[in-house]
Amino acid sequence: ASSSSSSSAAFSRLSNLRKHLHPSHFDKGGVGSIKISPEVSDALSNGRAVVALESTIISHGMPYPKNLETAKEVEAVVRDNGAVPATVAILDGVPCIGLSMEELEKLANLGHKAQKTARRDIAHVVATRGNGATTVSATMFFASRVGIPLFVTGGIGGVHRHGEHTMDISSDLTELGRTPVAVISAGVKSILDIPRTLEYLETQGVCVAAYRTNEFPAFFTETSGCKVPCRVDTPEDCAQLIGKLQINLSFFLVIIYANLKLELGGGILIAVPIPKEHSASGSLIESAIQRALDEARDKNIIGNDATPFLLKRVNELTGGASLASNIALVKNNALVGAKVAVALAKTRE
Ligand code: PSU
Ligand code: MN
Repeated sequence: ASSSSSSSAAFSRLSNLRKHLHPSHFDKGGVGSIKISPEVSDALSNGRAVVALESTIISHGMPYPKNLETAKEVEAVVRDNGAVPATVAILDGVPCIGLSMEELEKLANLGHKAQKTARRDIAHVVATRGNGATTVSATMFFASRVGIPLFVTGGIGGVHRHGEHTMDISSDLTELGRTPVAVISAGVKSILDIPRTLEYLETQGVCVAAYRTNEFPAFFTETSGCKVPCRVDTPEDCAQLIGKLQINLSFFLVIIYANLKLELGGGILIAVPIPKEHSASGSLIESAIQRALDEARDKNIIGNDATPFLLKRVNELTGGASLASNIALVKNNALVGAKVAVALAKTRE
């Protein structure tokens, strides 16, 4: 009873607020409505596997036209493995879950003209009818909002180097602490402070699990020198626990299940190391990262411009080598993610 009375109080406050606003703002499809594509909507209502995908990686993470090509290929990998891709973006102020080809193309063409949209930016982009490319934090928010438990990306944001002074800590980490979505990534790039990123994830109470490795992966390379808190080793007994599910993914499912069942409330970070054959030369990339970091410091590039600048410069400085690795690992994550999503959907059958 107390929850219904508090929600009716909230509702009446909202109604009062609405009286002061122009009614057209609250027309169906107006400010604050979310558009779900027919394919995603159908999958969600039939309990089929859905994988959420972010869009900052398209607009700010890769150059045109590789960004568009990759976005299409990643969606194809998800589909080929039995799940429905739901790329998330805000178009003309409307949060969209699942994009058409034309919408993907629009976003890829906009590139940096799209607004990089983290959680804090969502209301502003919606209110100004802007075009927003969602980061990990905003994509997690929307995935959870419409009931998608799994999200695939390349790399997440983290604690920036010297973050102990700048306090530049990606809202991806706090989102993982508050939103129950499992995020599959290849770890974090060494443009960031990886040990502090793991410390902060611990502070946020986020379960960090890595796939078949003792070390948290560093995006372009399999190793970071940091031990992963939870190694996932595909134990057969876990497969038995949940019957018909694929053995090598079963432990993830048990973790995701335990997290949801206990209502821990936060997310899970599943780190899948880049496949060996695609892992770029560590020292080549490391020197490009060092140079990009120096340039960012000299140009005083800070705040939410830092990550896109560093990604762009590392891509340029490695002459496309880092981009090729980046594309390969995102597709590998999509493969793992689609399989986990399909297995998750089976638990609901
Ligand atoms: N790391 C990458 N590629 C990316 C990003 C991070 O290797 O595209 C993007 C993601 O959208 C991530 C965001 O959520 O950058 C983090 O930005 P910031 O550090 O400003 O929180
Ligand atoms: Mn930041």
